[in-house]
Amino acid sequence: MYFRANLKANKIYIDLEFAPETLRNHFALLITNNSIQDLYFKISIDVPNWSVEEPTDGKLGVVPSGGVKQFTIVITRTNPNSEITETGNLILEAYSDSGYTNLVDSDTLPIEIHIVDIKSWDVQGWTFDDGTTQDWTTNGSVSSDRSVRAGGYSIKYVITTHDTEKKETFYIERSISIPSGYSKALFMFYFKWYGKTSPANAAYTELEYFCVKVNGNVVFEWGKYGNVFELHGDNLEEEKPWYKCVCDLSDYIGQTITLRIEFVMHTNGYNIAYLTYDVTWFDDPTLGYK
Ligand SMILES: [Ca+2]
Ligand SMILES: [Ca+2]
Repeated sequence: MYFRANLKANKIYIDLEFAPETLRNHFALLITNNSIQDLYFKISIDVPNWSVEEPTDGKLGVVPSGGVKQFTIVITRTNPNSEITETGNLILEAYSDSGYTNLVDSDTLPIEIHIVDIKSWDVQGWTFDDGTTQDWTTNGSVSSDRSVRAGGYSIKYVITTHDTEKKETFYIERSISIPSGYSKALFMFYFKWYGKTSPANAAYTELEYFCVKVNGNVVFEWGKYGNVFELHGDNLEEEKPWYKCVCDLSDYIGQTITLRIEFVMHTNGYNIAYLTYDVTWFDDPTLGYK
């Protein structure tokens, strides 16, 4: 094998709440190039109804000899509007040339895609829409400026800086009992990010990483080899829509666990006259089981 591919999650969960007519899922793929030559990678999906939307034509580009690179893949499907599990493979091909004509190796990665409607299951959920943290412990604060449901609240963390680098971790944590007698337990939450950089060339603002921890152990993570969201450059501003994260907690059915979500935020303004903003909102954590 000339390369090794590490699919960060071979089971993908997509929740149907507020889902648009076209479903999209972002997932991370880590590729290690063990060969003595640079390799150009191409990905396709062999699961009925699904196709690769990003990158264009599935062309990931080069991983240098001896290098490791993380890619974000976006796959898409028409919304089936009901729960379904689909299985198949991701096919990864390695070429020795940038024209993708000389195939040197390939790999097949099994994948399961679960389209779920978690809020139709038995649930415990928290909306913060009474203006409190609802017994979650956090270093953020309850805010009415954004909410998944209009007129409500979310938990927000803000870093602003002029010319000094700041890296801080926004956390939200609580103890949760997952009742016994179920076979599947999924946890989902919504998050949203806003960044604004100062008029200074080197300015940046990032949601660098986030993870879900159970009893201190990471069970889901994103951004370890590249930022989740970022603005690098002067005078940039962007607000992302609400994103949803779903992770599998079936291993903890029947247990009382400490559930903790961490967002690492990193920014530098490089300009004493202007503020750079790095803002994350967290809302609607829900644990569903069936
Ligand atoms: Ca809310
Ligand atoms: Ca960073």
